[in-house]
Amino acid sequence: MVNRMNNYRTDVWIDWCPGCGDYGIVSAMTQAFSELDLDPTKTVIVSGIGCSGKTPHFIQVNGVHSLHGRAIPFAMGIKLANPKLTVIVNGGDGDLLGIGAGHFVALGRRNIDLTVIVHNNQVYGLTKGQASPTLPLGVKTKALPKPNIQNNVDPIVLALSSGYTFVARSYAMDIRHLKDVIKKAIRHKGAALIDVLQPCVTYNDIYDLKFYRKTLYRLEDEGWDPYVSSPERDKEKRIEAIRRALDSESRIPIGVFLVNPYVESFEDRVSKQIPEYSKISLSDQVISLPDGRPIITTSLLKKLFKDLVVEVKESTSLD
Ligand SMILES: Cc1ncc(C[n+]2csc(CCOP(=O)(O)OP(=O)(O)O)c2C)c(N)n1
Ligand code: SF4
Ligand SMILES: [Mg+2]
Repeated sequence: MVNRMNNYRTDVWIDWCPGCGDYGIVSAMTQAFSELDLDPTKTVIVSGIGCSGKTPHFIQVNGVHSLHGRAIPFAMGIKLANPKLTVIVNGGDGDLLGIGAGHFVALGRRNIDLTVIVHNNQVYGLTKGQASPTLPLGVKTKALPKPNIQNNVDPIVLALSSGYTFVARSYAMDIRHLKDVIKKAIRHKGAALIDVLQPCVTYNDIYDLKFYRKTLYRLEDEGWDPYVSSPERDKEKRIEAIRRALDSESRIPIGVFLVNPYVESFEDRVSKQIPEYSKISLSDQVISLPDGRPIITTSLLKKLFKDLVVEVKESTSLD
């Protein structure tokens, strides 16, 4: 039984480096869960591989520490099988925007109701500081023998152009700001992306606390309204939000860039095409008898396959 009074923290020893921004992310998440009063038994955190991938071990809800780059498809499967769950993805910038970039784009196009938190530290922390896809061209962090030879990808711009319906950036060391953004993202029905600037104190000596102290500013302080006011205005708002994201090299905006509540979620689209889906979710379907034996018997399985083979033959027949 999960005890919510412990503020959702497990008693697992946290083995991130002292001062790592990942601590701020865990604190903001647990505070957000607490304020939203999330039921731990109906909440799932899915992570990939990296320092960031350890997140579900430290938070007392259901957790899946999945494969490198595959947290999003795991989470999609969980959410589609059981839409009643609150599902959150934690992944590194390498995990979600390198090896997992195809899944990152696919989630935006589908608009499945998930919250994706990118631990954006511009490096591969777990494997000792190689350049990640968010490290700009020409920057030399301390583990690189030479300046970065590749250009970078901007998670906000990629999410805006992939169709995410909630897009925000926050900072791991501003726990209150991050907690508020996480709450908004979880409440939003649709694909939500939070790009979290997360100092890696061990391998990233360029984008450190001093750098962020000088460069961060809040979108809301400059009067930015992230809400799409009608379905027709989505494109216009996205273009303006992309402009804001690319605004200046010397200043980095944090806050919510876009919220569009008008786009149908993937779950709703599936329900329209397959009406049974909205009546009973896959996870509620009965698959075993009270004594634990599967309801599918060998003879039933044979019949199902026979029917399927006949169906396939009929649909591919040239007659
Ligand atoms: C298929 C596969 N390729 C490569 C690796 C090695 N690997 C483990 S973590 C990682 C990158 C971690 O960087 P990031 O996703 O940014 O997470 P961080 O450690 O910075 O939080 C890599 C390349 C792996 N585990 N699996
Ligand atoms: S290597 Fe970097 S990201 Fe990983 S725990 Fe240490 S400070 Fe954090
Ligand atoms: Mg990283």
